[in-house]
Amino acid sequence: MALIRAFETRVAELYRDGEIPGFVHTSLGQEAVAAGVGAALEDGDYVATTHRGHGHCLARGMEVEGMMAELFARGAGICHGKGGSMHVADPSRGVLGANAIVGASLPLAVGAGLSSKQLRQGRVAVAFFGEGAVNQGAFHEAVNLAAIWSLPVLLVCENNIYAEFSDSRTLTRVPAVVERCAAYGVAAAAVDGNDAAAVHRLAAEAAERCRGGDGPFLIEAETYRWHGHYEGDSQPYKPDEEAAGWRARDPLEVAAARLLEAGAASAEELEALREEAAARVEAAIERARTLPAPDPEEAYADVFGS
Ligand SMILES: Cc1ncc(C[n+]2csc(CCOP(=O)(O)OP(=O)(O)O)c2C)c(N)n1
Ligand SMILES: [Mg+2]
Repeated sequence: MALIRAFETRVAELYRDGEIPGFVHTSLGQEAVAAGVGAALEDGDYVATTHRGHGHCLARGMEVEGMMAELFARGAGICHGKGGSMHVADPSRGVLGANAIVGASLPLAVGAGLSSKQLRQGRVAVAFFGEGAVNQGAFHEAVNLAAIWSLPVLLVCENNIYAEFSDSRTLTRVPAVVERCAAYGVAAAAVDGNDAAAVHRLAAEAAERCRGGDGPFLIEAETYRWHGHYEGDSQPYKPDEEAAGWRARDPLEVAAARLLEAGAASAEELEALREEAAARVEAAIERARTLPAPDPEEAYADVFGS
């Protein structure tokens, strides 16, 4: 969580300063979902993420240097500078990629889950998506297929209340995603998405169910995005009190309080963790700044599958 916080904080600043091109969506405030689910997975499991996916990728162990260089659109980036923030991928870590199509992570994870089942690999496929994606046809088709074929698919909905500039509770008569999922006969549970330990407990149980052949499971993680839909969105649509209430439940502070109370870490150790994360991110930025842009000769390489 400290690494995601440091990465996203600096990415927001770099984007504002014009150092990162394109478009970025940060997951500040939602770190506990990425960390809790990421820690519950095994090597070889798949993750399909979203336009707000930096945290999911970092939680699966993607290299900070390669990701930062990718956001800077450098040739040495993890996708050779062709993907950027919204299309980072790393098949070596099972990360099938971020993508800009709302709801697209669901059919991708269902495909990965189907291959895992057919090949008897025991790999779990995770689809991260926002509550806004639940109004897309892709969600319903994917969940239904995962259900009838009993696929090892872990559906992780990050319900951060907003879809772009709309309050998602005004976009459906059934705002509870767990209820909508029940229509497909899929087991589901809601969890405090700002509590990494609670997310981890539920995700570990759910992943084991998937691995054991019980079919898909949906986690609805209730959380909040601190920043706008994209960097630069001034968020006039969010009530101040609501935003302040969620900020007071900072997932890093929730985790820190628990660790301190249990005597599992000291304040100094937690501070050192944050400093170490910030230094890793800073080193990745310094490196990315010095790297060259991709060679124009490479424009079509890897694009058509060769
Ligand atoms: C198929 C499709 N429709 C619309 C959009 C435009 N769009 C981008 S993000 C977004 C809202 C997504 O909200 P949610 O799924 O809750 O994710 P969050 O941004 O809150 O993480 C929309 C409508 C898109 N990218 N793709
Ligand atoms: Mg949302």
